[in-house]
Amino acid sequence: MSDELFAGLRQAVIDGDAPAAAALAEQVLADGVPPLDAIDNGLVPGLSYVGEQFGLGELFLPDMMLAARAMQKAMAVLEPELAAQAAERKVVGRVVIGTVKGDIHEIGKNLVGMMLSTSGFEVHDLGVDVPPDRFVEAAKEHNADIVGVSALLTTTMAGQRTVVQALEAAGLRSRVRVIVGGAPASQSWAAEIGADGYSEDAIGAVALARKLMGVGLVAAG
Ligand code: B12
Repeated sequence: MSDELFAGLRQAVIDGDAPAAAALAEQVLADGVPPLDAIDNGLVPGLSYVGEQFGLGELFLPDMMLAARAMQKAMAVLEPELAAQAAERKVVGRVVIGTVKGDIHEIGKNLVGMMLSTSGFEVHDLGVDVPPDRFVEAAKEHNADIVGVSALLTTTMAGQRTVVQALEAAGLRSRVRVIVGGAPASQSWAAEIGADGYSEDAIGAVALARKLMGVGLVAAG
């Protein structure tokens, strides 16, 4: 039953039990369960719970670190299957993505990058703690259509505005679209900083990127 698997994955993340998370992810593949369902219904809810409990002071930084590691181990098992679905798609557009300077949260950004890639985008992931100039250089280097900027902290979200400004200063803004995401971001924040769009999750990010490229919602075959 997928529901049991999802509950197990959620609990493995909450417990910070990386071996259990990886083993359950293997089970997901063996049972033919879509990896994205396992991520959305098992792994992400587990991590969200840990985040909430951390916010309430019930869990601590080491718990959050262990939970993140368990999630990443499971993702590493699921990723090749997600990537396989992307094989032989024609390129819809080129995306440069990264997490802003001062911020090391990467799980959501990685998921967005992975989903864009499985949906036919050529994705260049700059990693975490990325200075604005690096976004600009990479946008030039890869002739990016879209720059995706992730921020998970209220203290680092201003970095998304800095990236928009840096692209403007470099004269790239007219041909590069900017999309933003991460827990503190919102549609109104995107509008305020002059970004071209916001999405609250990876599926929405794909729809947004496709819309900005002027292609329909159904993935090109
Ligand atoms: C895991 C985690 C960590 C891990 C990160 C590990 C890693 N390798 O990524 C570790 C333990 C390192 C960590 C550290 C810290 N964290 Co932390 N962390 C989290 C946690 C629990 C989960 C984040 C996550 O991965 N979620 C799962 C993914 C799938 O979701 P997501 O990131 O939101 O991404 C989705 C969307 O946002 C969107 N998206 C994301 N990026 C983008 C980009 C684009 C372009 C688009 C379109 C969409 C998009 O799509 C994604 C997929 O659906 C959150 C809690 C939470 N609810 O967010 C706290 C949280 C973000 N952390 C928090 C804090 C305070 C910290 C620390 C400051 C703690 C400390 N005292 O040191 C440090 C900061 C370190 C730093 N300088 O960055 C706070 C932030 C509070 C605030 N308002 O600023 C939170 C909210 C916890 C809390 N409730 O207090 N953290």
